[in-house]
Amino acid sequence: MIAVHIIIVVFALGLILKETQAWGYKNGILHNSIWLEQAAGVYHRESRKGRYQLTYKEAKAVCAYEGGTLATYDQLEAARQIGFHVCAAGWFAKGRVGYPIVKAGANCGFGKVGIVNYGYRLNKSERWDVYCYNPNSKECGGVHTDQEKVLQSPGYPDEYPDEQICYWHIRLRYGQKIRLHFLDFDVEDDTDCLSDYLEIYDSYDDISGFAGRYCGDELPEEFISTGNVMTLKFRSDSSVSAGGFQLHYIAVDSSELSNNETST
Ligand SMILES: [Ca+2]
Repeated sequence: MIAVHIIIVVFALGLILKETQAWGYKNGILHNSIWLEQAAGVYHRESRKGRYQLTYKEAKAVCAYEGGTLATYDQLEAARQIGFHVCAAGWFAKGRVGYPIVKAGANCGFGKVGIVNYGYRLNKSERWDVYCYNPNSKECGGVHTDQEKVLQSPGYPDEYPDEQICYWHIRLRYGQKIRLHFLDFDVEDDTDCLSDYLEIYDSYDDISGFAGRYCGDELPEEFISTGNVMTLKFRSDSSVSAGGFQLHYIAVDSSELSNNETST
């Protein structure tokens, strides 16, 4: 039994190490959005005005608006232990400020691993980001390795809720590509899709490989990945919902898509 446990632990460690290789920088924040922006119901938010713009009161309001609360230290630590790593200081419960570090780096967290804790802030008008907790917010997205699947917005076919953020990571076998085909699409419309949107990334994460941002009620065109991975990101803001979307992906072997294949 002990040997089995050791094997399981080694296997889990192997998975964690494999995932950590996919980290990257975006807006100065080191993260891997698939695994790390949202873990165990904990997630990081910044103001729409940008980084470090929220007072304690505003931070609480950001979490409350979407049915969540400020994360407690224990919730933040629980999330950190399954890989939640964000290099941006945010408010959490009881007026504390800090951020979760999984992977030691010179540019973030003073080379330490753990919750970098700025402690209880006396001045609640200081401006930081925020860490919220909402156990319901993790019920969308996920990692998909099936050869074919239908994915849909949270709550579909009902309207999607406000303030959702979902990441679907599709990972197929090497040599396969992902063909994405939309079945239904209705997302709050605005000129630049700033309110609600679905984004497609031809990549492992949402840091590279941006391939398009969609809103409105026109079906996006079919999309085929260049590799065996793809990321979909859905974001809804705090008001105005719509019918949502449903899409189907299927694995295709690269050779099926190319007429240039030559036999040797
Ligand atoms: Ca909206």
